[in-house]
Amino acid sequence: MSLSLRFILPLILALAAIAYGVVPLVDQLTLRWFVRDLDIRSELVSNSMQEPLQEHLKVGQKKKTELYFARLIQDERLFGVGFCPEGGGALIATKAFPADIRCDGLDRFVDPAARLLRSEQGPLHVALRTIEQEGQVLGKLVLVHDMRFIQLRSEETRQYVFYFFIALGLVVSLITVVIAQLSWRGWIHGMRALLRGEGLLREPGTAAAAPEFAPIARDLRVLIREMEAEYRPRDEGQLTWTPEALRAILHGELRGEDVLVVSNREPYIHVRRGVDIEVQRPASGLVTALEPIMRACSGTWIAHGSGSADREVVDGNDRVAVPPEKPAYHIRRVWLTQEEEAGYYLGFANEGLWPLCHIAHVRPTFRGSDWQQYVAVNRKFAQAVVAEAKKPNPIVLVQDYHLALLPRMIREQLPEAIIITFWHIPWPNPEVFSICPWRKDILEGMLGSSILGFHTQFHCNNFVDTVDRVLEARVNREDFTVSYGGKLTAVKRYPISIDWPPGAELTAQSVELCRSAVRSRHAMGPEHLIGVGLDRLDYTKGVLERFHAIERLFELEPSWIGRFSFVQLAAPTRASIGEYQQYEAQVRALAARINERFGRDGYQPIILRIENLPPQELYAYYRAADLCFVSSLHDGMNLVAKEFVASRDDDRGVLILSQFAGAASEMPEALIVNPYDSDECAAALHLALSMPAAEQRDRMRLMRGLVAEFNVYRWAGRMLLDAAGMRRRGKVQERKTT
Ligand code: GDG
Repeated sequence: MSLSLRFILPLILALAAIAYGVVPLVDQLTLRWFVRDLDIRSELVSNSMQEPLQEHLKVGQKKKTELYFARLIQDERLFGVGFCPEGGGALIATKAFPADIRCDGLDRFVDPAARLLRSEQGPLHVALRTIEQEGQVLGKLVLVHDMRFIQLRSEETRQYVFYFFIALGLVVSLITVVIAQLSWRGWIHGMRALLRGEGLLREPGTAAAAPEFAPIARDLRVLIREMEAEYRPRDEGQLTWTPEALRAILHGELRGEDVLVVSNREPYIHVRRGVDIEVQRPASGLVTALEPIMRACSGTWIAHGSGSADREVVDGNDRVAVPPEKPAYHIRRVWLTQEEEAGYYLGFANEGLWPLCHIAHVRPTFRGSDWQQYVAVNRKFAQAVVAEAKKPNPIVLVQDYHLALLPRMIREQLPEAIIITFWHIPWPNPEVFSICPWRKDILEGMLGSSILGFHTQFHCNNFVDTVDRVLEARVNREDFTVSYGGKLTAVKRYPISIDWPPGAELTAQSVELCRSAVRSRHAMGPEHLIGVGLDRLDYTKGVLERFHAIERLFELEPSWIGRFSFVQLAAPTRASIGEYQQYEAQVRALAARINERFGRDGYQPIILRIENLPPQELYAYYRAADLCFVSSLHDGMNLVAKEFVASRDDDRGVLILSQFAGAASEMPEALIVNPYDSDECAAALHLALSMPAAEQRDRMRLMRGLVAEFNVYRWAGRMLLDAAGMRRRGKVQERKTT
């Protein structure tokens, strides 16, 4: 309401009150008082006239009576005096006695209400009094009082009342304006605060809404929740998640924000081969997942430059545009010394954290010197992030267990950054994690993140339990947040996935052609059945257990001997770590022993290819296979399972999947097995090899539906949408403090 309106309104109300209420009331009251006054006065005057009048009338001196009356009306209020003799005699009256008062019509003035007379001379008051002498009625005395003075007084009163109410109105207006101004300011302040989100967020450290705003705050919260609920299905469920959709989110929701990915492994490695430089794609689930995202959002990927020709292809800022054939984003390479790589990557990350988190019965090794390198290298990555950030508030996607300290280090230098850390491997229970001598530093480092993502809810639970056990942090299990050192971290589940539909080049060759190519390459007959396994050659992937299961199948169902071969593709990995060297040797030896035991002329039960293969070749194997066997002893997700499903556009093939892979919770249509139970695995192999085509199709369709719907763009999109949500909430908080 404007100030003038607030001021004028009480005045208008005061005037209305005067016009329609006070003035008529005052008029009525004063009239009533004056009439009563005149009645009393008339009584007094007539009483005092009794005797002189009797005298004048007795002697019949009309003239004397008139003179007497004339003397009386010198009183300014007495307008006229008259006498009507009893028995109809002529009126004896003063000169200006009103003509409409006649002796024959006096009865009408008996009624008190009729005593007021409106005559030409103005308002008059008529009072009658019977004059008697010794019980004999002489006539009627008529006293006429002038009431104009009453009118004058009433006007005066009205003026006073008017001025009084105007003054009152002005005072009330003034008070109203002052109070309104004060409370309006308070109200506006409260409402603005509410609209800025203060008191709406239930985060520790945020102010609650003032009590008078509590109902509005509650309604606003409900509204926001409803809007969010409407918004989510539109974006998540109804959206077809494609690179374009992801790009649209980046442009729409994040308005082209600065997106930085940080990981140890780089997506393209430049390797020197004589005079040529070759570009390699590493065998890594993380790279598989993030590469399409970076293509879609054209950010910068900060990673360890590990290739022999990496330094030769970068510019002055250690940057190189990739993919080489069609550049879409940049890699910013971080250079590590041999000591750093040995301590940080091979030592602390892969001999310490990797076995610690996988519980694959390989003892984790923690060395103080490795830890020093781990800290130093994380700091190096943090410096690269700060150098690459174009704004003080970039969105940084930190990847995996190599960079657990990075979130906090970034937060210290870029406090406004949105840091999303994704932990690609499992998180163990608190007892297991407590083995790590630097458990507190690791957790503190990770809690520098705004959002901390895991593949499964089970891993989220384990993490929150660990924090609860190790740190003095506030853990909220309702909305899965951890508040530590005044900083809030949301712990969320983001099941990773793959590109969908898979690149056309991966499925260009028909399933029949793929099958015949694989059969001819490995000298198999046309009816020969094929199983496939594809992994980095890591002890967590359960390759030995897989081979034991195949051996058990041949023991239990010898009819498969000679009719079924298992092709194990294994990309060498972390080859300089003793544990991995031993593992490779064990895998080779077991394959050889089983081949020895069940192989025949030209028939090899297990075909082992330990080499890094291009994706097209991997997909040719997936498409040729009758079954794919994923037997991880513990795995964050396992993308091989999803890739196999994605490759099968013919709806054929059976997936055997370890119950310890994160993927098992998403794909129950696979044959779920315990890799430690070789009998169960052998039974699953037998079931898969004899599964009717219709059942294969039904299972495969359901799994393909899942991967299509929850592809890698959705994984990244959900994280980026959450980042956008945080950014919006951050802006609300920012406004609150300004
Ligand atoms: C971690 C978690 C999680 C394999 N051999 C070659 C090759 N590969 C590709 C596969 C697949 C990827 O490597 C392996 O995927 P995994 O999911 O098994 O991943 P890990 O490397 O263990 O990674 C895991 C993953 O992160 C993602 O979050 O699922 O649980 O342990 O894409 O196709 N690729 C090429 N040549 C090979 O020889 N080019």
